Amino acid sequence: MLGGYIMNKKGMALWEIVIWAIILLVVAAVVLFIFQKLFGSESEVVGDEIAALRTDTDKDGIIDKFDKCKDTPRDSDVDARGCAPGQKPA
Ligand SMILES: [Ca+2]
Repeated sequence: MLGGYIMNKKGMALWEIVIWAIILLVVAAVVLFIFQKLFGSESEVVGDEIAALRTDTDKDGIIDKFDKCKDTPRDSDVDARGCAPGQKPA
């Protein structure tokens, strides 16, 4: 009577397999979304911190986080604060 359906060996119709596959994909997407909401923001914060630790805007070798003189002229000798001679720490 259901002559139009293609059945596999376990007797599931093709449309049932497709529906279950869609349900599984939706559940997987929801689980991934929840995990990203729970843990994604933390990894973004850590990523931002790592990026901040690498940033040296004036290229004087002192990262911005510790650089007290952020606009040191290029190729200047700098002290541990990132300031060239005569430059006032901000
Ligand atoms: Ca500097």
